[in-house]
Amino acid sequence: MIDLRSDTVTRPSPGMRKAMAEAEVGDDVLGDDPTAIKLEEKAAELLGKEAAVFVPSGTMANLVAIRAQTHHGDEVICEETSHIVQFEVAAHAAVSGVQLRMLPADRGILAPEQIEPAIRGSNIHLPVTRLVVVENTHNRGGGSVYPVYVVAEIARIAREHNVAVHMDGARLLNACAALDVEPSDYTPHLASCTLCLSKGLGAPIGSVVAGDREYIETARRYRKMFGGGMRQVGIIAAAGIYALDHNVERLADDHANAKRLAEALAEMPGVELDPATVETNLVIFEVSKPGLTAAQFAQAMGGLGVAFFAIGPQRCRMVTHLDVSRQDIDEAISRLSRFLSG
Ligand code: TLP
Repeated sequence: MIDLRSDTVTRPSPGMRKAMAEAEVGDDVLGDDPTAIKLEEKAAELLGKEAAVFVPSGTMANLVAIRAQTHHGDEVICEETSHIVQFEVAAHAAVSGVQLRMLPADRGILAPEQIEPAIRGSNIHLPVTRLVVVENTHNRGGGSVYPVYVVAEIARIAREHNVAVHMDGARLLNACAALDVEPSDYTPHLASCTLCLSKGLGAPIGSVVAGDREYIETARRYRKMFGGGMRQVGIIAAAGIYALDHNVERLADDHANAKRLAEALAEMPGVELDPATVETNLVIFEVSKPGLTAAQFAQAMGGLGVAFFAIGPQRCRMVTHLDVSRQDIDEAISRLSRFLSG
């Protein structure tokens, strides 16, 4: 099976498992797990922030990050197809009590001009606008990338109104690889930033939230409140350290594989896709073969050993990652082509 459902499906490599087995551990809730501390310091440095906190998932990362800088009844500006809106079980409404102000945007990337009109005034009837959330890369936008200057400009406008910016950076390092920039080119503009270790970086579990020291202490309390305080967590933090040491440079291979896949798909009958829209490791396209829905296509291809998700009536998503090689991509291309030409 060539598994293109998500970059979350990767299995820890032998080297990563060895690092996990040999990890020095302590009790992280008591603050003395040396491997967790090392990962948090490493992540803070990578993200150009004072501190970071390790959490079990990208969903908890966003939850802790947003809860730690909002009050119930605040408003949070975001893009309407963003992960926090679509795939986090309404956590931000249910747990943080915030109202999401959802803006439409081309391929998920908010434009600076959209921000000021969306920020509320001081009228007694209105919620307080507290935060803008940008998702980089943007999942439903097809792995689209925020240019650094766009984030800087969004943050400048937001700051003028006392509004902070949070980045859902689940795939931030994919964005950095695509643009050849550093996370620290983005992060001076951000109050908080997440990064997932269990997506393209290949760790089995874990994400981080980074910000200034005081904010991260607040985030740490919320992590505990949400049941995310873990004990001998060094075993999984070691996988995160291994991922950052070994699996960042190679993200460019995933992007090249996604591009190769996109260019081949674009040539196939019954597929609508502009390969120029594929900037990172996500390939989103429409199926236009008469009588074939995305769900039917995904199911049929699953039977032929190529797994991916239907994400709309005619829309499919394929994701490249470190457990699919260039040969796997070529094999997937030939199976897809055989099916669609048949
Ligand atoms: N995305 C997953 C699914 O939940 C859709 C995927 O397969 O792409 N932010 C972004 C931008 C994400 O894409 C995801 C996961 C998360 C946050 C949440 O991370 P987890 O799954 O670790 O809670």
